[in-house]
Amino acid sequence: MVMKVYGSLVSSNVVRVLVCLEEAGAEYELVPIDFAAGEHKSPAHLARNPFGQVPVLQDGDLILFESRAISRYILRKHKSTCVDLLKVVNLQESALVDQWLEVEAQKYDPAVSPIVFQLLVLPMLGGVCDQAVVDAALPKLEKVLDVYEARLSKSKYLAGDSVTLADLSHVPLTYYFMGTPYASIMESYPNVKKWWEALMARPAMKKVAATLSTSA
Ligand code: GS8
Repeated sequence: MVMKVYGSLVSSNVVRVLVCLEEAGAEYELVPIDFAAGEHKSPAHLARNPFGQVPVLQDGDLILFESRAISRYILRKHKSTCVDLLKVVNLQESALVDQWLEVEAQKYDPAVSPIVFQLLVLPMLGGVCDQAVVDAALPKLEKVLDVYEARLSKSKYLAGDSVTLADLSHVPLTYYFMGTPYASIMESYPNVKKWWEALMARPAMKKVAATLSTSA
């Protein structure tokens, strides 16, 4: 039975999971959840995720929520092709993957997501962008990018010289951010820009990006 991902492509957290499935070369089915109809809060979906959120992964009798936990599961399940993406064979290297994954979740995501939400998601839902929220988030994002720029001047990827889940986890929100008028701030971060271009050149990323552009 193929794995099912419940959610919609407008959710960056769903896209994080799709990126991992594509990297793993896994077969999957995307099962749409209609937010406008409140399907994410329906009894059927609350049985999958009591928080009423997407994504949810179903693999046989396993039902899993939280995109980063799902991502780790997919890469561990496909360890023959994905072992390097978690660097599981080396204790110190895998600790660095965990560290940068935490940075993505705790520092990068909170800085960039208000910008993406205000400029792209809200208008799509018929709302109006609150520029004050964007203006408050930008310096926070720049502070995080200062750290990334320094790190990426020493190694090609965040956890070392090969790509890992820590890098891939940045793809969804960065992809959406690059579609905002503030994408040009990346010009001030040449190493971050090079890192982003290397990520986007990956076949799995091209495939996900093509799906996102046709669904927009
Ligand atoms: C966040 C999921 C989430 O916020 C994860 O999976 O990483 N930490 C979780 N999902 C949003 C869609 S935006 O990606 C969601 O389902 N929102 C509906 C709601 O909160 O009611």
